[in-house]
Amino acid sequence: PFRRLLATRATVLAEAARALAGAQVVVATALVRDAAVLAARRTRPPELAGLWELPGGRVEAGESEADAVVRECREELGTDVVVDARLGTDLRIDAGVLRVHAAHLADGAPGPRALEHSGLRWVTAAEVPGVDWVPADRAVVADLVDLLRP
Ligand code: DCM
Repeated sequence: PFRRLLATRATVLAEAARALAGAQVVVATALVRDAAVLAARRTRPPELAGLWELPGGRVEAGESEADAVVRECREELGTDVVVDARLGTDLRIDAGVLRVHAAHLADGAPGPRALEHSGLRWVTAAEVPGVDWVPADRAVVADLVDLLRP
């Protein structure tokens, strides 16, 4: 019991330290085109490989969330996006906090390509609930359906 108390305290302290330090923000992109959203299949880590996500990644120091969305879409999808509104609430993930931003392709930007994923697919509102999403992204399914149904 004493060791469990110590372990519990360590967890509480670790969480408090993370909150004080400012949790790492990870952005995810709900890229919408023709009433469909882009889902990307992850290749790593093993527990997430094969599952589908909204593409994104860690916000770097001195970078806005919108800048991070644009950069990640260039790196992972080879295309330029314009960021629209935040979607849903903060989602707790192991890495920190995940924030979803809706976006659309910039004028004349090429279609996205899977530069770092093992597949891409455009998903309609009807299809969104049936996708095998990574756990965090599953929490925005209802918001995605709303976003895609005008
Ligand atoms: N992540 C997530 N859902 C997303 C994007 C990222 O759950 N749509 C998680 C997976 C990783 C972390 O955020 O734990 C960092 O992402 P990445 O490994 O893609 O840089």
